[in-house]
Amino acid sequence: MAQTAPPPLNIVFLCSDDHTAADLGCSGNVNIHTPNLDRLAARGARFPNCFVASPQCSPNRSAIFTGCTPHTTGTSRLHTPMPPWEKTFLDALKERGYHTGAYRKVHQGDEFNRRFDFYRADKKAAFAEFFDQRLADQPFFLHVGFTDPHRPYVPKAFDPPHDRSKVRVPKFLPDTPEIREDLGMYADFIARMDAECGQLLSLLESRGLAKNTVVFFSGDNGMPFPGAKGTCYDPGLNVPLLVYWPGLARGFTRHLARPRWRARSSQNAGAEFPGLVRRIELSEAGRRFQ
Ligand SMILES: [Ca+2]
Repeated sequence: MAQTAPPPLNIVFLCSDDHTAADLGCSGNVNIHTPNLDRLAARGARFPNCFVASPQCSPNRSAIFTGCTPHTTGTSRLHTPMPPWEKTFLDALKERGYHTGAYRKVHQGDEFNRRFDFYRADKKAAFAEFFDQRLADQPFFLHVGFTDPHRPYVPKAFDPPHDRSKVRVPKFLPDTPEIREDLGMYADFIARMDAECGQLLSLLESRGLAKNTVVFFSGDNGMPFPGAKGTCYDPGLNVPLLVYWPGLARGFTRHLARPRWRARSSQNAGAEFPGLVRRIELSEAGRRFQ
């Protein structure tokens, strides 16, 4: 008897803004409060060697969407919009019947925002709205572009604020009270974003979607400090990457290179999507997901 094909996996892509890989609790920076992302990593995998195509926002984001280097698509200058003729993984998803949505910062221009079936720029727009609008049986892709921990920083972004005496001061920065205050606010903004990630992940759970949804969390470039964002030193290029893939146990083999993502699992057999990441190979107990 023929087996019924499992439904396609839904995909959620969470993107932080100006965030170096080391600055998550699950990356070893235990003084940053990121319980929701730490939990995601514990249930999935953390890829410590995720390096972006550019240490700036819009060029790297264009690489995520197209699978091409920014120079290839003419988007290497900051704030350059995505050329209207460039195909992205959104096209591949739509061809497969996906409902596509985005919240907040996409940074590829207004025309590009209209390529999504659903787009909300307003930071106060509820995440539930996207799920309310989709057809119940339609697979979805949802992009959430947080603007944390991008500057400008303001005090009291997170309660309780991080203890400035305990923040991690990278070796390339001087350890002064002013730098510690600045790093403390960076950590506060990361914690605020983590709380919003928790809201979205709870929504997936409460609507029964988590069991069929792949969740990516990554960043667009490194921390906004001298020697990091805007430079090709590691703190400017090495961003977080966490992946939760339902059905795969924690601790599966990690192998990653950007910028082309090929999803070949039992639920996405043969599907190839340009962009997002170059290649993910996940293997578990002799099974191979590529
Ligand atoms: Ca950025």
